[in-house]
Amino acid sequence: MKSYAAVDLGASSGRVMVGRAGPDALELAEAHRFPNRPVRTPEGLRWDILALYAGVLDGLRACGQVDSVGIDGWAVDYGLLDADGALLGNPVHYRDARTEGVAEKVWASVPAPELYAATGLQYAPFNTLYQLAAAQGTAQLAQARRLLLIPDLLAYWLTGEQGTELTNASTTQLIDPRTREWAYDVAARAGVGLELFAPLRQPGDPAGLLRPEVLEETGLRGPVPVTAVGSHDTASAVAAVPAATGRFAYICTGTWSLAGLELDAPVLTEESRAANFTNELGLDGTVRYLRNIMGLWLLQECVRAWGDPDLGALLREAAGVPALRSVVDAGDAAFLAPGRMPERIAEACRASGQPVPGTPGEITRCILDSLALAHRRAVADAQRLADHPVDVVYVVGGGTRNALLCQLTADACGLPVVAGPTEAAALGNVLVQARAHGLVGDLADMRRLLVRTQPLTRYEPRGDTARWQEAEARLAVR
Ligand code: ADP
Ligand code: LRH
Repeated sequence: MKSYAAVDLGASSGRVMVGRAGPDALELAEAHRFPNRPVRTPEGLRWDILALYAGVLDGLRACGQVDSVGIDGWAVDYGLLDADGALLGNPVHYRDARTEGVAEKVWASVPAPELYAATGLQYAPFNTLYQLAAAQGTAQLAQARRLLLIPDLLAYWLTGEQGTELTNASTTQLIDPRTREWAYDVAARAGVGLELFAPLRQPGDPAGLLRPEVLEETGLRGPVPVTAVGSHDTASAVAAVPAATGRFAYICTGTWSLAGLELDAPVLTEESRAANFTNELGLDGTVRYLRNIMGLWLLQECVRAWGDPDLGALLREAAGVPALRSVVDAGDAAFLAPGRMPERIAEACRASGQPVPGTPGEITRCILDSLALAHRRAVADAQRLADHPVDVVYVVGGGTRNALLCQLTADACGLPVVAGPTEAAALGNVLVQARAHGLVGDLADMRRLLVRTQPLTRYEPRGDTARWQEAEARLAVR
């Protein structure tokens, strides 16, 4: 058995977990968890990157001696470095308004269908390509000599070494999912200089050693290597889906719901583009074919507006509210920005002629029904578009702690849901480090280890499919 530190940065919290792994064992314990709170500055919405780095250092100190460190985090965002390697400003949050209306300008150089055929990435206003277009002409970008995605930036601060890890690079819209290399033509036509990016790294590659100052601050004994993992949190989470066969769908539930399939090759058809499915890159040549759904962000924002009531009590109240009274389109980018979430959900119900939820319990129920409905649509659409039928849906991430959401997802999909692990991204992170040390084998081997070692909960569908079809039709006629 060896010990690994898994740094996992979610949009709502960061955590440093200690994983112990061997050929027949896999254990995970939380060393440190810290909030990830975006800050609204006069320039816009920013990540508090220093607080996150401080949380990582505190976490490494709390871990005790480890054999290696891996870092994963949310996608698309980045820090810019000047010619001295110093960070230029606080990284911009993907929910910042600067990308509004920018995609259309990029499409004037690379039409959207060509962009999809070349990169396979769904339209989201915050794809790195659009963020870079929004930053065109700023003094900061003019001064920048290097762009590091968030997990790569933290790895740089820990080690002094720079790289661009592939799974997260695939969310920039500058990677070709067929070659798993840079999309040179797209970059040239969109005016992005690829020399901004550090060389690509694969999950499992060495990513440097903790700097002496980091060893001193964390109390670790060197040398401690950093190992590149699937540094996109969703790539690490999908690696830790405890699937036993290939006929499965997954839903990574946290701030977002990422719902889809693991494929051997991208689906780049026009139909797939119209359905807004993405082809992100996973471990070992796999493609994460999925759709972004607003996820528990909708609930997080309501809970914030309500002054942080107890989540358990709120979910019990929601369980007592009649099902499917009102639903909203949980895939709608109109819910992307922070603020006024209870009002925005009520307005969406009113606009579609449905009963308007009023109490926190009613709004919470509306959110959970809407998420389950969006899960149903994504799982069904993915199977059809990829011609890849499934028998089971695996739910991983923070949403596994929400039994009502898991049951509603099983009901809506008309398929059994297997829920767990909750900290899937951290487990995927640990497993890739363990593999780099030769302790586990391929993806199938990792998954067998997860099935043997992790507690999982099964939810059977309750057979009320017609009600979900009716709710789906309500949204479709809008
Ligand atoms: P991220 O990685 O995007 O920050 P997580 O995977 O940590 O997100 O999931 C966070 C979500 O998990 C919260 O928004 C909340 O809805 C849900 N959650 C956390 N704890 C509980 C709990 N005790 N009961 C029900 N849901 C929970
Ligand atoms: C989830 C996630 C998701 C991205 C979003 C920006 O944390 O990485 O996969 O689409 O953040």
